[in-house]
Amino acid sequence: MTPRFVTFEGGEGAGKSTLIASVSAALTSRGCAHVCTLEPGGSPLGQSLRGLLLDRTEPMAPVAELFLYLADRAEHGRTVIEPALAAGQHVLCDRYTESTIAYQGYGRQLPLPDVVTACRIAEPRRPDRIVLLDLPPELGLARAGRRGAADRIEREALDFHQRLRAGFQALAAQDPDRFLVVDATQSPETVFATVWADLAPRLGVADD
Ligand code: Z5A
Repeated sequence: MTPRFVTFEGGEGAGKSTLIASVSAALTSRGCAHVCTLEPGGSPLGQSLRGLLLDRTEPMAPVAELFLYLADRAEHGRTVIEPALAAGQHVLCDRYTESTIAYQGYGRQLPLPDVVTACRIAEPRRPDRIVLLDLPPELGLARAGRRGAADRIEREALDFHQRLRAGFQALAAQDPDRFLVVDATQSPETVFATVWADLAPRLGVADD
């Protein structure tokens, strides 16, 4: 079995955590070794960076924010993603480079070619598969809002969230072989069934 690196992307409340938990449970029940991780915050250094990025209330320079996400990714690659793949485990990662391009590039409107270049320096590798959960931002924000207090990014204006949805869609259109785009307005069960049918053969397990 070749270990695969799969990332899950989408706007706020798209259902990534819910979906990853279901994929992980399906892999575990088939005895398939894997690691679930996330950005920002998948490494010890990343935990500190996550606090800096999400818990503060005052604004941050967009370039400072960009480089904190990239620092998180570089360390996450070194300490979690690459060791897991080297040990023969699949890696399921909640957010990765495409979030940086969507949020800091399309959302914050930093120059896109520069953001992409910086991302290529920071990322340890490209994902084998990118699952994009696509839904209108109003719906995702309403789902996320039901969880309680909004963090710094969730409080951004709706046009920010609309730009980043368009950004994710543009990235998927540019790389259709790597992306699986899923309508995330569907039920969790339908979303899981669609994604599992795609991932199971790629991860070397039976789709049953
Ligand atoms: N960020 C960035 O700007 N740049 C970067 O490079 C990176 C990240 C890597 C991380 O936040 C923040 O960092 C994020 C982008 C930014 N922006 N914000 N804020 P986070 O890690 O705290 O959270 P998140 O990644 O945004 O995920 P989330 O908002 O927690 O949502 P989710 O994981 O996609 O959804 P969920 O927790 O599975 O579901 C949300 C709710 O909806 C929950 O009550 C579920 O029960 C429900 N749900 C899930 N699926 C469904 C379906 N299908 N139907 C109905 N209800 C559902």
